[in-house]
Amino acid sequence: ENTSELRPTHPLALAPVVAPAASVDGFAKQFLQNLNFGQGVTLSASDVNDQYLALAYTVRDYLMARWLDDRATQKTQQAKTVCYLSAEYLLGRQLDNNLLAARLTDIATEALAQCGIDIDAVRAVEIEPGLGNGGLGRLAACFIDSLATMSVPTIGYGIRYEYGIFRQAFADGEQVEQPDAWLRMGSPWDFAHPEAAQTISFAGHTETYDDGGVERTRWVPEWNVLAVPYNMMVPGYHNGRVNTLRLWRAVATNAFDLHTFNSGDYVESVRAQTFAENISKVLYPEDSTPQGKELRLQQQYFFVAASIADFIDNVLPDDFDLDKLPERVIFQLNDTHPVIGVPELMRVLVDEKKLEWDAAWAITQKCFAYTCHTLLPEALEVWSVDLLGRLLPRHLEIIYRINDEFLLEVRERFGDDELLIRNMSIIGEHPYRSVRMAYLATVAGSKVNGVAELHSQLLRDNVLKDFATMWPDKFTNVTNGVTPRRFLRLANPELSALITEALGAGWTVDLERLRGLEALADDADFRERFAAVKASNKRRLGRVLEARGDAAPGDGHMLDVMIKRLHEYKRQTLKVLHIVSTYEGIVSGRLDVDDVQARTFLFGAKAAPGYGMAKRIIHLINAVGEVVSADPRVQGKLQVLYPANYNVTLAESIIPAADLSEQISLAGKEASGTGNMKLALNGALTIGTDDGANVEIRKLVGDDNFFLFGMSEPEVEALWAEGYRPADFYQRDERLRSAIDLIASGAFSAGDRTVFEPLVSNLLYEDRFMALADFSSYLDAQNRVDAAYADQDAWVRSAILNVARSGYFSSDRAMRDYLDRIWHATPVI
Ligand code: GPK
Repeated sequence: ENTSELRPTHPLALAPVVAPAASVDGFAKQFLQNLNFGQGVTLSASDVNDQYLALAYTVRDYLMARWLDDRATQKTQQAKTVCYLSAEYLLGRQLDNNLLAARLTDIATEALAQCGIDIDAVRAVEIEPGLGNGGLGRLAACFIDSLATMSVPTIGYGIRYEYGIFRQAFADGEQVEQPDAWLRMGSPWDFAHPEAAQTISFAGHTETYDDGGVERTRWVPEWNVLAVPYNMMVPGYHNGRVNTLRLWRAVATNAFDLHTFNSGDYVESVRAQTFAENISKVLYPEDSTPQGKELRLQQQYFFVAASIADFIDNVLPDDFDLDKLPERVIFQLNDTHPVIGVPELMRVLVDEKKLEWDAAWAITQKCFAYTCHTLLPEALEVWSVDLLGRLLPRHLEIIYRINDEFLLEVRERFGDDELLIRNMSIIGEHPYRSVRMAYLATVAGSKVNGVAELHSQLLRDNVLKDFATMWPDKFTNVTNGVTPRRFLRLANPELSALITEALGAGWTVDLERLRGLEALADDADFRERFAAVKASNKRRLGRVLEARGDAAPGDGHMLDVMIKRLHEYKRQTLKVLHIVSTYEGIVSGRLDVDDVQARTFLFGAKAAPGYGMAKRIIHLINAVGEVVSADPRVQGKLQVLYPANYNVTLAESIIPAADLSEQISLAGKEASGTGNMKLALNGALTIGTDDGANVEIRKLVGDDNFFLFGMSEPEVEALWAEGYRPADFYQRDERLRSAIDLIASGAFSAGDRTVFEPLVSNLLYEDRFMALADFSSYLDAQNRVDAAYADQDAWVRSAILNVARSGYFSSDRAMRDYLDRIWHATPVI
């Protein structure tokens, strides 16, 4: 924009921004320039990290021209922008994805080769930005990829954590957490725009004042920090579109006090800086359990306030008529973490822009929509009124007024039903007075969606029942999806090539085309090639694991994977009971070895550092793995692998190699799952409960190609109602008894019976997630798996059908559903 005042005369300055030439020569030139003038090294003196950074900057240079162009049109276009507000983006590595999107893979490979560099070695040094915990954060990353690919104007807003999800290591089988210093070696993919920083305020008090005869309220904050935006480019696949991921970093406003510093008090002089910068210091590693900590609320308000201000000040044209805001933006709330944005937008509209309350509320309600990602009651975020009022006094007032008006509406609608009023109030009273963020989001949002059909139904029937009665049309479902670019095209190049050979390349952006593979499931030649790809992917995984110092999956083994956060409701324990039972069965002679398929069980999971039971389960998995691996009686038959620090990068090696996908949560607990989709899409068969998106996967792939077990959600409810006694199940099933007894005996803890005692007694006397109730059914299903795997031809046929019928689970489809049902936005080509 400034150029209008610059009046340049040089022809280059008058020309549009152009990317380097899309040729090997053009790429090599830019690469060497970045290496020499950016990294400050000659090619011969450069190390692999220099080469990586120069390569990344080069790819960025290609994307930048498109990005600048898209930014210029964003101001003038009339289209609606999707502002995705998310505290987490679990992006994974960027290099390959961006090369692919920009059609630069071959050019870059050749250009580097001509510089004497093997691009694979360079690839390997990229540290993935782990700015998320698990499914919720990875979903956000898939969504922004799809939106860019579909040419939907989108800004992903979030936090640029200095430390992402911790690095996991094991010491004597127990998890230890190490800081994730992902920025240490440089961060080529993002670039700061300090001139666009926002000042974000906290604490203080509110006061009323006379504004020319109108009484208004203003917030007099006590302290503030700067929010500095860092942009990352989000390229669409082969469409030249580049959207923005804008992550905020906290910086002290009065960076440090030079006076104090000169007087010798160095510690005091940097105190303010440290305090401010703590806000974006580290990702909370909690998953499905909210952290009621003040710093967490600071983080939430920090990024949401900065994002809303940024959109209004910098993205919209100057003097934009805010009555029209809903035509130009939808703020999608990724779970409750950004819900403080609701009172923030009200504050901006009423206190700063001086709109009438009712007009502001009408706008706000149209500008937000809310996605819920859980059903666990303990995961529904609440903030104590005390804390929220101290940190954000004006926002608390606004929340109270929203609640007052909402409860009036409830009374009008349902009469003076005090119990109902108490149940629906945004303010809860027990065990302390608190703001229920999910309720605030539901009241404010134009739409509320769950993330799979069953989940959305349970939201309507249980968690948000009264709200669904009041506003049935507000509730909708959008089943999650995953990006086929990262999780099939990039992660599984051999299968991708096979599919492209069979169906053409269009499937990458139109995943339903995979249906074309159905016919090939009956083609023996195709089955053979498909099986060869799977075998090759297993070998590739083996090499990846060995390079990390881990063991490779056993030769000819079925690869049975359970990769997801460690959580009791996901029931890694049930998986362990299956392993222990099989091991015990072989060792005791109860099982005929020939009936047992050789299997490698592979786990990948991090536990929240404060989640004691989850950490004990990790310890148990490692302990069982150690004993099983060392026991000659099951050599070549059973193997347990638990590579540390499961992340997106490792997932990309595991998923293509998997035969069996473990999706074994207690019915009614897993909102959706997305790993289940990635694995099915890569030809793993699912063993799973009727939970989350498993229900939809099974419907699509067919019962013959899915191993269903366990109670249904209504059966779970019924068993709870009748009184669940896990010990009864222990008594009833001998296989279960032997497995639990073996753990309790100290067989996996060098004879020490105390180590896993808390785990065993939790299972026998509490078992909140009913692992024991589903055990028999699970074991029976595993026996069906063994039998099915013995017929390799039939298994491969099923695997192909899983791929062919998983097209629905593309995040492109999910984005279409959001656009149609919630955002009412359209692509801008
Ligand atoms: C749900 F509540 C939460 C949370 O805090 N973190 C998280 O990753 C997951 N989720 C669900 O557990 C999954 O079932 C779901 O597929 C995923 O969110 C994305 O919707």
